[in-house]
Amino acid sequence: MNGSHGTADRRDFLGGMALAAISTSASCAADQQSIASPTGLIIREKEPVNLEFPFPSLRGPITPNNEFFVRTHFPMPVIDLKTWKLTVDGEVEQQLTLTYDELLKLPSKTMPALLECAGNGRAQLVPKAKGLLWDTGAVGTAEWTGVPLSTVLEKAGVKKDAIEVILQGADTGEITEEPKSPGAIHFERSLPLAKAMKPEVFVAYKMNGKDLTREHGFPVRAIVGGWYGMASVKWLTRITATATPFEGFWQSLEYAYWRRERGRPTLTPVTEMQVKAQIARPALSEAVPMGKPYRVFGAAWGGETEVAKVEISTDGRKSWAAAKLLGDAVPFAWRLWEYQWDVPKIPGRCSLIARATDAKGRTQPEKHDKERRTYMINFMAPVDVEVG
Ligand SMILES: Nc1nc2c(c(=O)[nH]1)N[C@H]1C(S)=C(S)[C@@H](COP(=O)(O)O)O[C@H]1N2
Ligand SMILES: [Mo]
Repeated sequence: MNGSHGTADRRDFLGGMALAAISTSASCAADQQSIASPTGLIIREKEPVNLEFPFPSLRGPITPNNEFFVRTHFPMPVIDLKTWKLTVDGEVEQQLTLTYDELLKLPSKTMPALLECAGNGRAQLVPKAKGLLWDTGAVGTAEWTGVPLSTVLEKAGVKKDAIEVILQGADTGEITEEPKSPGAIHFERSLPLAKAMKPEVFVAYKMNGKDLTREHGFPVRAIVGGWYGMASVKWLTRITATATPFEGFWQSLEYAYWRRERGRPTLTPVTEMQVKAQIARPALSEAVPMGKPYRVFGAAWGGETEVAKVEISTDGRKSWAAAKLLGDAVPFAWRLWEYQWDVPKIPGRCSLIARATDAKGRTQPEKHDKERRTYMINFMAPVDVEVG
């Protein structure tokens, strides 16, 4: 599928989803529910399921569960809560296995966190990129509830020589196109131990107050605040502390970029999110009435650093004006913003650009750096509209 969201496709898909929902609705609350009605989502791929949030429909700081984008690489695993276990092993004093009930008894916390796929914005790359062509909606913010990963690691007792923690999902498959995977593999990623121990990293079982849906990793997923989405491993089953750097497929070949060390490019795992602002409204090619004020509206986010300012240009980057940041800054979530645009009295095409700067003074580049391959796309992308 190449990203159409024609009605026929959507109807088909909804039919399938409705059936799935009915067949599981008779079970207990903590059973695999599919997204109740994914009406608002654009189908990027049906199998494995990849759904995009139509970013122009952004409303508030929290993305409802049925509007949250879905990114999967393999068929969704079918997990039975009765047999599901979370194993903690490797460089630990004592190997642990936690059942779902045992995990839920550990002290929990709830916090909002934004997830953005590292390939969000890929459709805007020229020349046309390979891979799923996400427009601007592979991003969302939800309120997650779970147990800090540090609590689980401390329970097992991480040994002194451990340097990384590998998070493994239950999903498996084989990638047969280049870069090929070495046979069937799991989806798995590692975190440096220092990041794994941070309070924004946890083992989550609720999303906006509800049990995770199948698409979002039921029964349990990782949430890694500040990092691109690929770090937040879904269908989590194993946590392994390791004394050697992990070189799994999903960080050495995919979700890796060229970083130069003394001039020599080295494939390096994608980690922290780049600072970025996105315009939700007006939408691309929207007809904007001339000579009237228009409320430009959008969201901005950084990785581990908060957004300090958002600026708007309506004249192709010649001049910039400050947008108003709305609400309070929430670490690891996005910040909504607005800008009152005095739309020109002359009809024609206008190019709107938003630019965010974080508290460390980092801002967005003018062009996509090819050494980032098709990841970490935060160049200043214009939104062209028709004033008339
Ligand atoms: N087990 C597993 N975890 C995964 C993935 C996956 O394919 N399998 N995709 C990752 C990627 S690339 C992203 S962007 C996020 C998306 O999370 P979401 O589908 O809940 O939005 O999940 C991550 N966790
Ligand atoms: Mo992703």
